[in-house]
Amino acid sequence: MSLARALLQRPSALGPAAIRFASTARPVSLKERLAELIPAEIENVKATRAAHGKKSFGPVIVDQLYGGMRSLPALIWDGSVLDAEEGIRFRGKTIPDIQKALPKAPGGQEPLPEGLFWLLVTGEIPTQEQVIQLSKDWAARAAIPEFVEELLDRCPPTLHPMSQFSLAVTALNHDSAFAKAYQEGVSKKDYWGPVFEDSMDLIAKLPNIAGRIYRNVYGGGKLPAIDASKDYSWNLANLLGFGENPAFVELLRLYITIHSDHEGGNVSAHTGKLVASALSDPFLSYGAALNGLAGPLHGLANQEVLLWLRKMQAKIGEEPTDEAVKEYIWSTLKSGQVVPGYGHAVLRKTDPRYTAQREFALKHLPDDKMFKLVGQIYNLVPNILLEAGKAKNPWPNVDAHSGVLLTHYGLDQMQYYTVLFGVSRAFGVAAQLIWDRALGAPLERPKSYSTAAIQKIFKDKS
Ligand code: CMX
Repeated sequence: MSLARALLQRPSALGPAAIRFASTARPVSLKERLAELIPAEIENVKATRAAHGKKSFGPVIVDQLYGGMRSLPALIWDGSVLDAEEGIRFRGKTIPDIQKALPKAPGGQEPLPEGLFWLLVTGEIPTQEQVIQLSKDWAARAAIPEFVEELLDRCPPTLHPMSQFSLAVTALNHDSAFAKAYQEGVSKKDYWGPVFEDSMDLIAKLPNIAGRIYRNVYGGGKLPAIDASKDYSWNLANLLGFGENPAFVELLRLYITIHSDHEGGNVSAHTGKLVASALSDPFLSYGAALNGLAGPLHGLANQEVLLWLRKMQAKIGEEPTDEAVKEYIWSTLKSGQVVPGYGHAVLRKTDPRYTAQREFALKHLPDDKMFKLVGQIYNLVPNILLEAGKAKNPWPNVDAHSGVLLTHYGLDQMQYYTVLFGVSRAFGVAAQLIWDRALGAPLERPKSYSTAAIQKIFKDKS
């Protein structure tokens, strides 16, 4: 049984943390709660393996080896599970569920990503006080070393923001608590403690890195200081120069929440887990994950969508007819390119992350011209992809929408968009890395085959 399911089956998932808060002055911290949960989960995994460890998931076919391992059951990932028809559930909860259940900022309507991280790590909905405590903890950890600031300041503005992001995150390994503890001979059963500290530091430092890259590349003056009385998303927005825009701050809260985790098999999540399985610390692991996120078939697609939309507008106007848009979509396909923001390796329906962003747009920017164009494209692309006959999923994914929202508020530097995705995805990857070390996950080492070996194996059997 997964941790999520075990927790969902408890009479009161909120019990211990909430009760402790009622009886003491300070809420139970995330690390304290985690320490309480780990022993039971170790037993839970042991029991699961004892009961089911030798059971088969069914055959593996050769096409899966050549076909990017689609659908191959290969990983344990507890934070979220992706259903092809329904979309993502974070610890059993859909996006509308978490929009309702997670704590909000005063006057805000969108969930605070702090709450989502708590949920990903523990399977529980935190109290408002626990979320505030997390905001404060991250604010206290937010400063980045001077040499990392200098490293970023020396990058040419022509270096893609994702490359800058990845190198800065990798360099944080200089102060890794886990790397230090490992050198000092920490016992395997205690790995999770320093990995937790590194993961918290990683998440906490991302706004300062992202903000510095943004200001270095696009101008905008000196970075403001982190305000410990504000939440994570407000601080990130402020570092980007949008702290005074409450709607943008709300957008970031939603954005970071919904981009955080998409089960374990996607390129960024899996890369993070794989690299960490060699006991590389969370900074090295997440730096690697970011390099995967920077690919156009994955996280860079949000940049590609905007580029594509802009090119379309330049060619056929800001408010084109359906006929002109159809022709443009076909010309993209006929020139051998993908329609960015559409299709998915797992999903077979409209991505609920797309829907959540569309609902935000309907509430905050219903008359935005580019939003209307995105809606128009949504009515046209799926039929064209179906007619073209290749894509297994003709529906939009998360990246089809995000850039339009950011552009509306003035963040129109599309090469920067994947950095925001990268800030968010750290939440999901970090949560899993903590659990991987708590549960003693081993080095990943799947088996590879050569084409000659495949031919030899099946020659005798055909
Ligand atoms: N436009 C054109 N062709 C597409 C397509 C799209 N949006 N989506 C899939 N196809 C094509 C594939 O390129 C593939 O063609 P070949 O047989 O010539 O190789 C064929 O349809 C079958 O692909 P699939 O099984 O449906 O999709 P995959 O699992 O191989 O790939 C994905 C998934 C996301 C890479 C693909 O749909 C795509 O390239 N989409 C556009 C890029 C994009 O939006 N990526 C972001 C995904 C979300 C994220 O990770 O952030």
